[in-house]
Amino acid sequence: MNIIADGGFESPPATAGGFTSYNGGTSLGPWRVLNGGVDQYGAGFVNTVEGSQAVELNLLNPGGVEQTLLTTPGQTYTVSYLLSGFPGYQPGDGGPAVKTGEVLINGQAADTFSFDVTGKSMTNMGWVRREFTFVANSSSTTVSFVSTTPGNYGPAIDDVQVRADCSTTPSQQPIDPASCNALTRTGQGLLVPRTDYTGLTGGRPPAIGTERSVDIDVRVDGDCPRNVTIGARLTPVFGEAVSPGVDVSPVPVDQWTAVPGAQVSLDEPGVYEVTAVIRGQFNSPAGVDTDAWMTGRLFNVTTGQELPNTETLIIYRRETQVPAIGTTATTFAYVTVTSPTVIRVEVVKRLLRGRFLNAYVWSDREGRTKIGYKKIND
Ligand SMILES: [Ca+2]
Ligand SMILES: [Ca+2]
Repeated sequence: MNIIADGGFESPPATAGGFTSYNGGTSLGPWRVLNGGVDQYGAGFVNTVEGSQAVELNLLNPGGVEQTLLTTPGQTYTVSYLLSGFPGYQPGDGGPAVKTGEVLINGQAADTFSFDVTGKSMTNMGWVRREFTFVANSSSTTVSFVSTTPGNYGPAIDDVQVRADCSTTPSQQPIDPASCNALTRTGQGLLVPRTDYTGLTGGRPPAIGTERSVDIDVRVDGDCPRNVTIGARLTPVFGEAVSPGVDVSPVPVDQWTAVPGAQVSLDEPGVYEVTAVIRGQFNSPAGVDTDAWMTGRLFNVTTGQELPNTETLIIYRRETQVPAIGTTATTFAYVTVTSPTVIRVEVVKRLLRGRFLNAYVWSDREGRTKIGYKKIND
């Protein structure tokens, strides 16, 4: 933020096409006029590059302008201004070719300037920008532009700006040299800590979506200093599906059949743990020697293949006494998914001898048949 008031000398209006003179000890807008006084150029008198007015630091003798600013001790400020000089109405009648002067900070010379008007004219002033920095040592700083050129044709200035320099740390505040301090002073400036996110799909944060298995939480507290807290939260993708049960009596022996409702879709790439609980029951005629069983498995509907090693024996019966029996079995698998994949529960009836009266996959309050999944890795 520019803390100088009217650094362009645009107010009050000076005589258009000419100039208005101010003696030392008077005020020119927010500026105090020093020493021999100044001439404020009006619109159209000389060519300007900021607004239409500027100031020459000589009225008839060397003068100047100054302004007092509120400053922060230890803070570095940059002073920037446009410099030219009155070249004369005709070539060669402008007094000394080299116009000189100084910028004072609280009375101490902080910048010495000179401008050669040779080849310049009132319509070609050749404004150049100059800059210097200073470190404030009190809460009040006076910035003075004074001419050191004799006579009535002196240096001219315009567009004065004073800004706190946020790109550098105030030099009176040393950097903590502790090794844990990642802020480092380098030849190019301060090296500031930076965090790069890698290994994430979907671009850099905040593109991380809710479908990810790990959420990155970022909390920002304060503005200066700004504290950024980053944490990770494990939120696995998960789900389940419960079957209402099914009568598999009509299904031929040795034919696998899907259990309705016991099916899930693994939509996001990654590794999943898939678990199924299958409750079965079948009845055989009393007194008939029966050797029969029911087996379940997990089946990949998308690829049309059984998930290897997921067969689980639900019921095995080899006797004549018990007419009906029901038990529950579980199975699980780790499934690597690269594109959306549907997994379901299937069962099969086997029969060596005897016969089934009927057979069911059950799901009631005494035991559900269901399938669940939980993502465990990307
Ligand atoms: Ca101006
Ligand atoms: Ca003058």
